[in-house]
Amino acid sequence: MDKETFYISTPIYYPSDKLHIGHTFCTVAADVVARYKRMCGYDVMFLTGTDEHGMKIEESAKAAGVTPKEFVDGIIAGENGILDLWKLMNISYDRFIRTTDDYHMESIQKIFRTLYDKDDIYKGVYKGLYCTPCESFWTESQLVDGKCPDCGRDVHYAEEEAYFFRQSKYAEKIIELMPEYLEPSTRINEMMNNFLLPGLEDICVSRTTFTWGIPVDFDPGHIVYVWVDALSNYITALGYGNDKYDDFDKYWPCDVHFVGKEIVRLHSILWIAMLIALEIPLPKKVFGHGWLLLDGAKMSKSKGNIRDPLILSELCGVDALRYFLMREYSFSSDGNFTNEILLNRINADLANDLGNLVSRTVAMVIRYFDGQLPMEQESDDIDTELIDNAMNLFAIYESNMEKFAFNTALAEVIKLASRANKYIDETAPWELAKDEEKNSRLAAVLYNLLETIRICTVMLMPIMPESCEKIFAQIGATDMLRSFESVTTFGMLERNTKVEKGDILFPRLDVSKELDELSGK
Ligand code: ME8
Repeated sequence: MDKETFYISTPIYYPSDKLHIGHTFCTVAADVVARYKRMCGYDVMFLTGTDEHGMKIEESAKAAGVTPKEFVDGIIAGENGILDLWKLMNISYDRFIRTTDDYHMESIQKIFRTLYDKDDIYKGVYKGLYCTPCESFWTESQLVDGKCPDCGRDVHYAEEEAYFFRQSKYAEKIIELMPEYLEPSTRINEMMNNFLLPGLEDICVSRTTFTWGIPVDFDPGHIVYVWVDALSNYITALGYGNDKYDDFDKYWPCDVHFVGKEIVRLHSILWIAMLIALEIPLPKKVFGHGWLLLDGAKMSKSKGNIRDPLILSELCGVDALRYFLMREYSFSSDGNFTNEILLNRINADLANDLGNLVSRTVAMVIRYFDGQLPMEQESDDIDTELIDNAMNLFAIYESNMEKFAFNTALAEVIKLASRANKYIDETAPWELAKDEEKNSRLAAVLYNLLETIRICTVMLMPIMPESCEKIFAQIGATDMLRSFESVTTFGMLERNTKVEKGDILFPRLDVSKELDELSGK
């Protein structure tokens, strides 16, 4: 039987400059879900990519003295570019789409024409306040002190021929369906109150004021609005409207689009209206996540307040950075980033709780049993609580992972590691080791610790794939013992497992020294 499919996407990123830790937050979350779902047995399609058209890219290229395509190629595929970043962060995407790819552009022209033929797109006149240097239309409410919000210069009334999409026609349907696909529910209220209930307007979907975009093939001079181009990536990447791929029927409808909260409107209204108009089933879920903030403001390049994932991963390691992003922040809400929070979290959870547990346990098996436990092991009532907690962990973890409550899922895993550290203090293996008659009891204690480590590690695999491999190697867990099926039973690890000493997994970070070195970066 074919495996059930699971399709997850991130937004496609603007290659306007280097990506920061805020972009990494969403992409790591999607990667964690993709890895988790693969472990659950799904045939996963994990899509990410880049959104390469638009006036800003055209301008940046001009300023850099290169063509727009050369400009985006450098940021995407150049040294330390977006592809390098996702490789560094171990992002296991299945497909990477660039909106400058020929097959995508061909599909967009077909989509635009189909909507035009169905009268969902019509030609009209765009009227508004125009800023000539910025070549942009603004509405009254967008102006700042009556001037252009981008450059602060005067605007004047202007009219321009343009194509419009009949978004308004689908307002009622969207109001009816939104509660089924949009999460978290607070985002539904925002969309209803701010956009849908006051009345949805048709939206201008072509531009003539710049040229870096996909031409409307039946009306040269017009290019397709960048959001129509960008949103459609989720279906063109599967082969909708092109022959490059052939898995639209297999993976669509998408199981979840992860998007930042400022682009929820475009994904939960414009995209949905386009799909209804094209008679394509709707995505099962659009999940609007929160932002990483720096000093209370959204981290963003234009404000100059960003943190570089490259620098942070050099400091603490890729897996620790991935863990931090998923553990520290609730995916649905905003959260403040500071270097101090990062360092303290890694020290507390990874160096102290998990890392310590692994190194102490492995060291004791080596010291007391030459690295291999004896088969004879004697249990005790005191073991019950640890064993029950370990066996019950997966159900709690799974229910949180399914809700994208990564932070809660991870808090529970680390809680078990911390419980195991307490079990070491309660059972005092160093005391048992003094008396040869207590050897079988000592072996049972160490076995329970190794098995608890294994269970925690299986659940950490989607988050820290490389470190988990190292832990498995240290505790002698074979491939079969690295699956979710193997964590609801306690006692799967061979009783006489052999351990191997490994490097320190998560070295303790010297907070004040690192803070000094990081200051200003
Ligand atoms: O919006 N914290 O691209 P983009 C969390 N091309 N997430 C953040 C963030 C932060 N500080 N800063 C940015 C676009 N992001 C479009 C998408 S999809 C069809 C087209 C997130 O590069 C942001 O919320 O500006 C968004 O979801 C994503 O990065 C891409 O942002």
